[in-house]
Amino acid sequence: MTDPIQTWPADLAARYRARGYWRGETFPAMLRDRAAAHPDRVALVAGDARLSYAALNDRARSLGAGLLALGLRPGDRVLIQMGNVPAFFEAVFGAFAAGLIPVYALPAHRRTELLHLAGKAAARAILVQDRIERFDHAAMVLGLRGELPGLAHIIVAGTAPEGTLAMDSIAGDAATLPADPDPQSVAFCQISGGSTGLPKLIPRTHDDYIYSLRGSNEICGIDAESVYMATLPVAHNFTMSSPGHFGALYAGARVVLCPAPLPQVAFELIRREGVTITGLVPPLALLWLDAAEKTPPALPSLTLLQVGGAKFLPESARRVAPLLGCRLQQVFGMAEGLVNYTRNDDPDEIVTGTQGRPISPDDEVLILDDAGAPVPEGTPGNLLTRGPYTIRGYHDDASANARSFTEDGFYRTGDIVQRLPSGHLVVMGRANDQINRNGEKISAEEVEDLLLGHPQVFDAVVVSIPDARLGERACAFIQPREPAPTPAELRRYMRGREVAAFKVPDEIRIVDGFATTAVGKISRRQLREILRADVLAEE
Ligand code: J2J
Repeated sequence: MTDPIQTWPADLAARYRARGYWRGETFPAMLRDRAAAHPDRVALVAGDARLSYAALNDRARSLGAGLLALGLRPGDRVLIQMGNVPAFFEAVFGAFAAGLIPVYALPAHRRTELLHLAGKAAARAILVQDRIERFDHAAMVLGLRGELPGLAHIIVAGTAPEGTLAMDSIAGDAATLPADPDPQSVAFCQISGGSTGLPKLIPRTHDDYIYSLRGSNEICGIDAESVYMATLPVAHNFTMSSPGHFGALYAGARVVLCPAPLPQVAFELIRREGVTITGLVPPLALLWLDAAEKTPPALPSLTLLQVGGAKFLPESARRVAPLLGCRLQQVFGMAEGLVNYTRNDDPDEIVTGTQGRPISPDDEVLILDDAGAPVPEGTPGNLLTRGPYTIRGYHDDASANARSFTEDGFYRTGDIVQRLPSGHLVVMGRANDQINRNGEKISAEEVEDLLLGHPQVFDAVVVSIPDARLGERACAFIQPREPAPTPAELRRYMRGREVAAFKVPDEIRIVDGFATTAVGKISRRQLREILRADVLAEE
C-alpha cells in the first residue's frame, strides 16, 4: 500500500527517528500494552455499557483472529462505516491486530462514496453498523456487493441481514494473529475532504500518526485521569487524533461516546461521566453556547473545549469561557497531517483570534503567493507544509499527487493563512473550490459533476456562500436545457444520486448563462467568484 512517492525520504525519516518523533510504536501493540498495564481501567463508555481495556483488547484480538480465519490476509484493506459505538473500536483494533488496514468512511456517506472508497482501496471486507440514525447501512452495503467483485465479506455490527456475517459471531484464536506490523507501514487510510472529485485515501503510518497523538496529548494535557468525549463522528480525523479517542487511549484515559452532539444530550453526559475535554465544529459550538446562555449548565469537570474543522470567529470564541466555564482551544488540522493548536498558556487574544500553531518543531510551514514565492511576513498566502506526520502522497492517485504536492514533498493545503510573529496561524479562507459546510468538506467540482448528470442541466457552477449558522453553505447555479428543471426537481435528483446528504446544495438558482470574457474564456474559479459576489450583493 505504498509507492515511492508516499514515503518520506531516508534523510528525513532518519531525522524524525533521531529526534524521538518516530519511536517504532504500533497500534496493535498500543492497545495490547495498555490492556496489560491496566486491564480493569475503563476504556470506553457508551450509555450504560463500560468496556475495560482488557475487554476491548480481548474482543479485538478474537475478532482479528476470526477475520483471518475468514480468509482475509494481513495487508488487506477493510472499509469501516460505523457511528459512535463500541463496535467501531472493536472493528478498528480487531483489524489492527490482524494486520488489516482500515479505511474509514463517515456515517453520512452513501452508496456513491462507499463504492468509490471500497473500489479505490480494493477492500476485501466492509464492516458496517446495521443502522445509524435510522438509515439502513447494512442494506446499502449489501446493494454494493455486485459492483465490488473483490469484496469477500460484509460484516455487520448489530442485526445482520442474510448474505452478511454478524460481527458478534466472528471469533478466533489470538494465537493465530501475526507479528506486529512495521511501524513505518500504513496503519489505516483516512479520507480527504478535497476540492476535486470524490474523497481521496490518505495513508497514515503507525509511526507518524502515533507521534501526532503523543504531541497532541502533551499540548492538551491528556493523561490517564482525562475523560475525552467523542462528540463528533469517531471516524473523523479531529475526533480520532487531535488528541481524540486514539490520543486518550494512548494515554490510558477514558473515552465517552456521545450518541448525538446536541447540548441537552452532551451536557448531561459531561456531568454524569466527568468529561474533561471534547471537540466540536463551530456550528455545534454555537448551539452549545446558545443553550448555555438560556440555561447556564454546571460543567465543573470540563476544562477544555476544542473547536476546529472550520473557522471559529473571535466573537464566538470569546463566549466560550464565560458561558461554559472552561478554556477554549482552537484546532486547525487536516486528515493529511499538520495540526495546529492554541496552547493553554497562550494569551486570551491568541486563543480567540488565531487557529493555533503546529504540534512539532519539525512541522515546516511555507506561506507562498500564487507564483510560489514566499509572502512578506504577516501577509496572507497559500499554506504548504511538510513534516513528521504529514503525508507525502495520496494512495494511488498520480494526478491528485501532482496537484497537491510539490517536488520536494510539501503538501499544498489549499488554505490561505496569515502567520503572526508568534508563529500562530490565522485561517483567512480557501484557495480552491471547497465548501466547508458545518465542518463537512464539499468539493464544488464533485457536486457540479453530479448535477451535470441530469439531462436538463447544460452547465452547473457551485459556490460557497458565507452562512451565519453553517459557516458556509453551497449555492448551485444551473444553466438549463429547455424545459428547465425546477430547483425542487434538482434537489430530488441529487438525493437520488445516493451521496452524503450534506452534498445536496442548500440553494439552487436557475440562470440563463454564465459570464465569459471578451475572448470567450473564463476560468471556473473566476466564474465562481463572480457568482458568489452576485449572491453576496443581494444579501
Ligand atoms: C479554519 N479552517 C479549518 C480551523 C480545519 C483537527 C481539526 C480539524 C481537522 C479537519 C482535523 C480549521 N479553521 N480551525 O483533521 O485533526 C479546514 C481547512 C483544512 C480542512 C481539513 C484535525 N480546521 N479547517 O477539519 O481533513 O480548510 O480535517 O485544510 O476534515 O479543514 O479538513 P479535514
